[in-house]
Amino acid sequence: MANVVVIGAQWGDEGKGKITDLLSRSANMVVRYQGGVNAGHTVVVKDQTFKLHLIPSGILYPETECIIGSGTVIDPQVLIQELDTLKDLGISTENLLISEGAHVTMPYHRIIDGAAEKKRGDHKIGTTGRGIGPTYADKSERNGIRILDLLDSKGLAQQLERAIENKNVLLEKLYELPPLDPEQVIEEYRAYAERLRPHVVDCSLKIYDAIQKKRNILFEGAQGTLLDLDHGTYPYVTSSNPVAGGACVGAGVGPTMIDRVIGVAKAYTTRVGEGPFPTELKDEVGEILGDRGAEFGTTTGRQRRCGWFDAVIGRYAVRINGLDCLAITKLDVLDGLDEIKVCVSYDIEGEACNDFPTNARKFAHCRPVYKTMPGWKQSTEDCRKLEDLPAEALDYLKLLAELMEVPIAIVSLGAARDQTIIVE
Ligand code: 2SA
Ligand code: MG
Repeated sequence: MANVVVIGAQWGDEGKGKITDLLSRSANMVVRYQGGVNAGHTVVVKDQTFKLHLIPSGILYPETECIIGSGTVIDPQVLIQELDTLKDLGISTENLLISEGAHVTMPYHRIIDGAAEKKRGDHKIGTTGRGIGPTYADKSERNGIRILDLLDSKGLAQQLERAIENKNVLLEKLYELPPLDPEQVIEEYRAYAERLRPHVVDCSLKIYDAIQKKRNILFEGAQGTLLDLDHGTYPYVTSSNPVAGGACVGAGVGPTMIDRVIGVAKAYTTRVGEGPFPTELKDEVGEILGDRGAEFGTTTGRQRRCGWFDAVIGRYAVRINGLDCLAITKLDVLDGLDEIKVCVSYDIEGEACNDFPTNARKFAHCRPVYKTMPGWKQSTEDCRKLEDLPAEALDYLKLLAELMEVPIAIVSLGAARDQTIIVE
């Protein structure tokens, strides 16, 4: 397996959780490299369903080391809740390591996220409201509080007093909200620090050691390519780098250490939050996809917007991430449709466009040009080999691989671990 990066090739929620779970079986170490508690995946353990936001699902394998890297932002309250849930289920969290360099989400980040969205009015981004943007903004501003700062009790008090004094001006003057009490926040976060302390290490060193020992490492991206701060549909993006390159920066490893990059894409497209979405279906078919695919956000419960597969975006994801292959998920959701469309290119006010336009204004005017494929009228849920699939489903997959010029290595046909075809 070697060192593999798994990324979302669309707008997040591609089913990366299931694919990383599959690959985690052969991994010695799983690393989260960006994002925070805006991410979410559902995990089923001993018939109990629960949601993880920060801890890699690799934690379910007792031998696997799980790392929350420097490029992430950590809301300790949520992380501790996750630790408690796992503990209650009898799952050891001893193998969870947290990077000293990760930044900490503070109460003012969460409050400002919500207040800023309100102020944006019609131009809102549709954030998850988890304080992600404001935490990364403070990191870039060099006002951030890192995990290592959290562990220095005296220093933390000084840093927080200063930070809260400044944020209170914002809260009161700009957002007309009540100020925060620094003492209360300091006390709360000191308690979090003690809980997290045993897990905190220099993670990039741990990763480097593992690489030297030829261990298999899985770098797990959160969100997706089109939500990347630099390469996504800005400003309708998250504040981190979900693309494969983000793994190097966020985990602290050099590009020569990465052996393989796998992109995960749904057999159709979804997006949660605002921003242009050329293949969006606001009709009955969109509703069918949403219902069958249970398209609701894991973190916020928001309904996801649904549409046809967009191969222009797919090709862009192949290029930006240097994808070696694709995992196509939720193919079964398309079962029973009369016809299935795939966006092969765009039309921008009469002009043909084969490449994803990074200019957001241009992207908002893209009309999809579709190729229509016949649907298949049978269930694919129980297919375990490519040969088991109906001919139309095989043709559909072939078309996607052709349009994106990368092979499809995994096809997923449901949430269960065994509802998977591994393409030999
Ligand atoms: P933020 O909160 O600042 O990162 O929001 C900025 C944009 O990024 C989108 N975003 C996401 N899109 C899909 N899935 C995400 N994770 C959760 C999930 C989302 C949820 O697993 O379903 O539960 O709502 C995620 N996280 C961020 C967000 O919608 C904004 O468009
Ligand atoms: Mg998700």
